[in-house]
Amino acid sequence: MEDHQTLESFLSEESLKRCIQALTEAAEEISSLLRKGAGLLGLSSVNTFGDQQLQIDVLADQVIEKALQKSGVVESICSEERSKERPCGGTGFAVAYDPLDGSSIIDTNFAVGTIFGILKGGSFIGHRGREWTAAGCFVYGPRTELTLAVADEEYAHQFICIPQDSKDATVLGRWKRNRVFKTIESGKLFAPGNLRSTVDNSGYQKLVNYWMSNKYQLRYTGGMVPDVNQLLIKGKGVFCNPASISSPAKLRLLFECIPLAFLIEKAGGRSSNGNISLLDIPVNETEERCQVCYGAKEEVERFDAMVGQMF
Ligand code: AHM
Ligand code: MG
Repeated sequence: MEDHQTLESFLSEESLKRCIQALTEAAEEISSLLRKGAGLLGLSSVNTFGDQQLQIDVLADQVIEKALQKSGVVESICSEERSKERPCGGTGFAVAYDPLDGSSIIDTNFAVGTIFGILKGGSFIGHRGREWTAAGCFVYGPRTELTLAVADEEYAHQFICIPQDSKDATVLGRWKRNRVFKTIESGKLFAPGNLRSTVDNSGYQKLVNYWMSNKYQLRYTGGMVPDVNQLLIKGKGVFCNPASISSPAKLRLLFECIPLAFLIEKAGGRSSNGNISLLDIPVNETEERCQVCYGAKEEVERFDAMVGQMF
């Protein structure tokens, strides 16, 4: 679908509009930083998960925080870089985000992204994804795009940023809808994360054997945003990132897994931690990690049956 509806007219509720506008402003700035080669500036410090942070991770985190502060509708924020919830100067929403997912593939010039989730109220703790107000991700590739799902709206919607229109348009007016995602079908496309866990996760090894013997096509970039984006755009297949004792779960429940599950389920797909939908897991701590599988119903059911939740 290419109706080119603007993000401005798509969003009706005023406070959500302000929150999303802040995120799009930040995304345009991050996209421009990336284009200037900011991701190649070298290493900075270590975040709360013990990951090495690039300067661009820290920068992106600050750009988003500043934009959300200015919006006045955000009560608390937390991010993959600074994971404790803290006040953000406004009232209305809690926002959780991964400012720059895929920072280990910036040097190779692959697509990277920003992931976010929005909930009415002051904290994510004790709440499940099913209660969220909205979630989405920005992809910084040859095009800058936003994929967004809102609790009160059907489906997931993708908007493309057309900066050359910026002179005439409002901030949200330069984001034009170019796709609506309604269904994810079973199809022979697989994106198998954390393959090293097959060494001591025999269920995952069997699933990989199943994919190979059924001649599935491999499409995996090592960036969760482009990999999940592929699932939405092709409308078929499966993405997963299982765990084992020697290769434990890497992806963060709040900052990565639930927001993308929110998108996938709105787009007609399924999500799972190997047992239940990722939207049914209450957040107990902002730092939690978990296994994930997204995709067509049949593919996610196969993951649950073969891999399950052993680790
Ligand atoms: P990051 O937030 O440090 O960028 O890590 C998350 C990324 C995901 O985008 C991707 O699916 C996963 O890590 C790949 O992990 P690995 O490179 O360890 O296989
Ligand atoms: Mg990440």
